[in-house]
Amino acid sequence: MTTITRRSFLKGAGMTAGAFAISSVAPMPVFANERSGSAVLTAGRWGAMLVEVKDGKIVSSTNALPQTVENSLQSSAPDQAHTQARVKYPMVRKGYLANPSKPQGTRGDDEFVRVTWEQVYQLIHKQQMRIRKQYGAESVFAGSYGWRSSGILHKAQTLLQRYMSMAGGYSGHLGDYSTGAAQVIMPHVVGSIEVYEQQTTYPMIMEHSDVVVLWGLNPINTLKISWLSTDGAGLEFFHQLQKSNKTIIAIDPMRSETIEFFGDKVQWLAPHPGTDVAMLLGVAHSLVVKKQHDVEFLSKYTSGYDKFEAYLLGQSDGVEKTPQWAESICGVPAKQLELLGDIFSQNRTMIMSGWGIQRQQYGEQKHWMLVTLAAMLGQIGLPGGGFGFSYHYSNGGNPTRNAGVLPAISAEISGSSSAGNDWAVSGAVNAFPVARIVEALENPGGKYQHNGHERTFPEVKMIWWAGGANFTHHQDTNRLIKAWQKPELIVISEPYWTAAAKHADIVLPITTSFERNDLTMTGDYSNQHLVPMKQVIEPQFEARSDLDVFADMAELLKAGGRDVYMEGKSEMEWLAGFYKDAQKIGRANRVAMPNFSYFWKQNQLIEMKWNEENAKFVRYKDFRENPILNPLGTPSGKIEIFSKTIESFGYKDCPPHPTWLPPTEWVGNAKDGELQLMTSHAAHRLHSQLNYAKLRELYAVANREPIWIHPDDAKARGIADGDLVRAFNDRGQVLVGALITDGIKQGSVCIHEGAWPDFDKPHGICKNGGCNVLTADIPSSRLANGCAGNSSLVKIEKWQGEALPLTAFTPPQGA
Ligand SMILES: Nc1nc2c(c(=O)[nH]1)N[C@H]1C(S)=C(S)[C@@H](COP(=O)(O)OP(=O)(O)OC[C@H]3O[C@@H](n4cnc5c(=O)[nH]c(N)nc54)[C@H](O)[C@@H]3O)O[C@H]1N2
Ligand SMILES: Nc1nc2c(c(=O)[nH]1)N[C@H]1C(S)=C(S)[C@@H](COP(=O)(O)OP(=O)(O)OC[C@H]3O[C@@H](n4cnc5c(=O)[nH]c(N)nc54)[C@H](O)[C@@H]3O)O[C@H]1N2
Ligand SMILES: [Mo]
Repeated sequence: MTTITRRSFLKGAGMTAGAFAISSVAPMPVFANERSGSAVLTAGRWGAMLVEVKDGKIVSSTNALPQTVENSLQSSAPDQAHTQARVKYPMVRKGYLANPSKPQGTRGDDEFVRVTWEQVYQLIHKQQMRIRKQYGAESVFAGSYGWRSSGILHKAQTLLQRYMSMAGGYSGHLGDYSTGAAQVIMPHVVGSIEVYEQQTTYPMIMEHSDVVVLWGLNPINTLKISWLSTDGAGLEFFHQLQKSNKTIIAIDPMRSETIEFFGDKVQWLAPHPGTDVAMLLGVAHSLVVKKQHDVEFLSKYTSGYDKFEAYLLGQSDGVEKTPQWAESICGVPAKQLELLGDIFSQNRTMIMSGWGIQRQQYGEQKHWMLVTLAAMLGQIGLPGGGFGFSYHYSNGGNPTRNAGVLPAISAEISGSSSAGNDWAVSGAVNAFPVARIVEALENPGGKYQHNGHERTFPEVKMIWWAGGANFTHHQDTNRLIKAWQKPELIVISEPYWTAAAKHADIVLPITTSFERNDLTMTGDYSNQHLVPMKQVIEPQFEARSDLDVFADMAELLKAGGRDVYMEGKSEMEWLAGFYKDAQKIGRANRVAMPNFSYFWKQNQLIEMKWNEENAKFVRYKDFRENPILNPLGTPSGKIEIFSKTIESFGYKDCPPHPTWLPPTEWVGNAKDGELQLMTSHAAHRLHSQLNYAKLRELYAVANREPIWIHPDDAKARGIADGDLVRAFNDRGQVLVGALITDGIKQGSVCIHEGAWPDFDKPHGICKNGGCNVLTADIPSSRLANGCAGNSSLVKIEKWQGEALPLTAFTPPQGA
């Protein structure tokens, strides 16, 4: 870790303003169209790709857009289509098939039996109707959270909910795992969710920022993907930032891939995980003591600062949040915190923040405190200054193009009455915060608090999951497995034998995106390209698309149901319709697009038009220019540093101003050799996706998920690099491979999220290092009920037993 000196900062700061032209982050010309040859153009979360097929098999895939930073995920198509982990046929758990109304055996222990599609449709239909009749629509959970594949038609979760609406309604979910805490608190603070919004653009950062702070930000990993399909601009931006003379500061307990990427261009400070609020309070205190805070900005644009300052200075609770106080909690020297205050206040500073910091107990406080610090610096709404919470995700700083934008299929049946039917549809009849699913299963009909309201959990009797990997994404896997035994029927629609599939009653084989036709935009904010996603191979084995499955199931609801579900259209007719809608929008934006059949034959993507005005977008500019005419959507119309609304909820775990709250499990109360567990997102996966792929060779240690361990912590436990390690706590145990590195703060370890749980029954140990076997399933707070997967302590020891064979990617018995 570097120690920051005044000199090392001043080298860069202040030298760069104006040195970059606005178009410097305008992307390079598209070359997919010149280069495609025999390859077929398609797209995934990780961008537009050229895919080569030989004898009906995918043999290669590569980037279709020019790029300077490599995106490892783009090579994975052959593995995705042809892995041994594919589900080949509709399968039913033996004990379930024997007596569906009163199943025998245990989910996860039983073998599977192959059935026909017709049999499986009838089985699901009959049992679902029984459950609906007996317990009501609420008892059917179709929240089905997850990252499925790209595409505007083959949207697994939406398609499931579309069918469930026709079947009479369902229980759904609120929020997401990604930003559960931030997206609920930010509207109270700045009047918008902030995490999924266009940021002050990348070109404006290049042109105006002197200092860029990467606060818990790992964009070199996280910008490999995007919710739609990545446009690649984010990685290019960070590439340019690396080449610039700006001062770059990274605050991260790990020397992330991004910090490695910046090399000696970055100043790295490593706090203990989960202590950012204390660290930020230390910086804020220094600002006040040195009178470096912007009093005018605070009085004009914020409300409640005085109450926060009383807390900061210890007037309200007797504890002064000095840099020394902060150092004792976060482990970063007080002098460095003071220096951060100097640098931030004397230079045009953009504080970019990731989301791992809020996937924690009391996660709400993190971004609230970051906004508060940015408000004290007074640069919000200035070009290149303030804060931004989505620079690392879906290319949040790529300017919006003039574009023809594709719509997508929706969960509601449109035009149903004009189609001449009288189908009674019903959407979600209940919904609970997505990361509270186990609590819901454990406590059916139970009351709980959420964002100021008392709500009631449904009594879930049936679960249908399509397009999500809940056994890897949810915390405390052993607790999940116990609660998972309670429903009467669990159906999983999956291309692969994931842990969730192995713990289901019924598993349906689903096509990958390479086995069906679709369309997508790239760039969630930019709308930069419109890309055809052409089918490149036949459906493998008996796989069917989610669209076909739910259309078939709709026919069983009532004769004619398939037609209602499909609105009388085929796959290609849907796509042609969506394209036509995009053309209409394009025309209004003066973007010419060829007709659909020509476009589809071309095997080319369409690049949308650069908009110079949009490239100059500065977030909060209007508010800054006139806060009376352009107030924020908060009760005061200003940035709320103290929230009377939150005060009125009376939550102990979410006080009315940013507050340091020591977590239940953290470095500060670790005992008997416990270490803080970090569960950051992996470089060569999207969550659990691609865990089986060859990319695995780039990171696996002893053929397991690696655990990052600091040399001092390894030495104290006699662990050597490459050793098999047992990581454990009261909740469970996993086998991992030791990666010993000074790239992690002493006292913490990291097991990246997304390894498929793979239990060895006699030992009850997860052989594949699934991090959530160890994490606590607790809410961020009762305000947001967000995922808190980064708030757990673990112990580690050298594994003394045999190297248990990995079976994570092996289909279960009978399959
Ligand atoms: N401890 C800890 N836990 C975490 C996190 C963390 O940081 N730490 N991060 C959280 C976050 S931010 C998120 S977003 C979640 C991610 O959780 P998920 O989004 O559930 O993770 P994925 O692995 O992307 O799951 C997608 C699944 O959909 C399947 N799939 C792909 N395409 C299709 C399709 O066309 N049809 C169907 N039916 N299935 C398809 C894939 O095979 C895969 O199993 O994890 C959360 N969990
Ligand atoms: N390649 C790849 N890209 C992805 C994903 C993926 O799985 N793989 N997932 C996608 C999804 S769904 C999401 S939500 C986003 C996730 O984006 P994020 O939530 O931002 O990602 P994380 O990896 O959880 O955390 C980012 C950085 O924060 C650091 N960090 C963790 N805890 C702390 C802390 O307490 N303090 C500080 N200062 N830093 C901390 C981590 O070390 C990491 O470098 O990424 C998206 N992009
Ligand atoms: Mo996420």
